[in-house]
Amino acid sequence: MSSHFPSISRIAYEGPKSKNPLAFKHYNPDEVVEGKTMRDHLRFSIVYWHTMCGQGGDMFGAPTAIRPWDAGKSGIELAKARVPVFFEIAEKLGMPYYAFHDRDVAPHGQTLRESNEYLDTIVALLKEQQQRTGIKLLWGTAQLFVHPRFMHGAATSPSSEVFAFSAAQVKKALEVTHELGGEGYTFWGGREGYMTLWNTDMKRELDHLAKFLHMAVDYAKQIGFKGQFYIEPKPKEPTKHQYDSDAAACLNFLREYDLLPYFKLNLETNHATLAGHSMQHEMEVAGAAGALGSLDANTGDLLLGWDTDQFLTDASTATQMMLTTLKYGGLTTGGVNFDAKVRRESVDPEDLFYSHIGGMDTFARGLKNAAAIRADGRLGDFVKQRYSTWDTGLGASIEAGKESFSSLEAFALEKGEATQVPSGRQEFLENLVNEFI
Ligand SMILES: [Mn+2]
Repeated sequence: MSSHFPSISRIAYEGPKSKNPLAFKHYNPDEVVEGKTMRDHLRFSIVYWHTMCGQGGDMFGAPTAIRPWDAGKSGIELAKARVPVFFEIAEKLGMPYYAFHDRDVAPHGQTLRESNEYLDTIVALLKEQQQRTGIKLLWGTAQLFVHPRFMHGAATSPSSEVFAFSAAQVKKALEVTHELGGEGYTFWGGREGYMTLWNTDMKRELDHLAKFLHMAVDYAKQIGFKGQFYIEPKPKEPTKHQYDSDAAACLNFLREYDLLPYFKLNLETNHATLAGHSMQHEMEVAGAAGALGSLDANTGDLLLGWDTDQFLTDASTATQMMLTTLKYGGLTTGGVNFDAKVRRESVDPEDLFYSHIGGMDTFARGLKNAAAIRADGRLGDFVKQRYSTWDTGLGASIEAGKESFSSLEAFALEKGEATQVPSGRQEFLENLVNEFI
């Protein structure tokens, strides 16, 4: 194993009373919750792009955190140097999974052929590290937004040649994801949207996006890749309007173009915020459609209007997320993927540990809280009771499709007035939930 962190050993569970900043207080991987270990419920995943490629640069300032393993290196040599460090961090954190973009693990070449060669070089190293550590690939993806050719979009570019280059890149990314045993493949439409409708044929762009995704589904079948496909909603940034703007928009698009059987959603907390939704809302929308796939676990800053990708440390949000996850049967192919980066001011390599430990502990607390709320039963019973007029008599008959406007009019005329609907008890329920946070 590489040893860039000689003073940090494997992070252990020490329990809630521990004052050790390099220990888990809540994440106890072998602890069983609702019949399954925390490890198997949470399926934690560490991302390559923020962890290895984030250097703290922003629109206003230069990088603040040039890592010691990066110093003096560039191109493929830099890419090679990062692989063992990434796996040292992942292994010490006890991460069962990781995720990457093609152009984050390996650099852009001068040509597509050279880019593919760079990627093959790094994939061989990733494979060795996966075999050494047992860490698995949660999902792979292609980065179709940094290179200038993607300025107008990739699959939705007005240029058919850019569409072709995008297809070639996704083809290769699918191949390497398959080679690495990836359990999924994610599409985040980095620049799939528009800056102005004056230059945009929206219908044609959406048709092209659907055609692109169908080609991906067909190619996966051709090479025998059985992983789950995901679409990741985000409403804006970098474009004014991203076509995959929220869970509902994604589901509508997938249904319209007969793609729903092949895709689930990879939902991100910060993207939900940008869409004006809570993460719980986005997860309920996806769960109700049978499309709750994977979670990009982060948070925004509610006082900032952009995608800050911070580590989630709010146990209340994590509890909501885990309640909805358990409600829909848990994560199967997906995971709790830390699409999150340390702040620009957190310049020490050790901050990569504190951040992930905090995120993992927060989701572990969320999971335990959610299981306790479910075991307590009062919240679930309240919601069930609230809909009890649908369980028998008139309601059951409507749900069974036995009633019509005419029969319901006859009921209402006879009844005179509907029975008083009971209190929604919002504050009572908020207090109840707070008992567990
Ligand atoms: Mn984000």
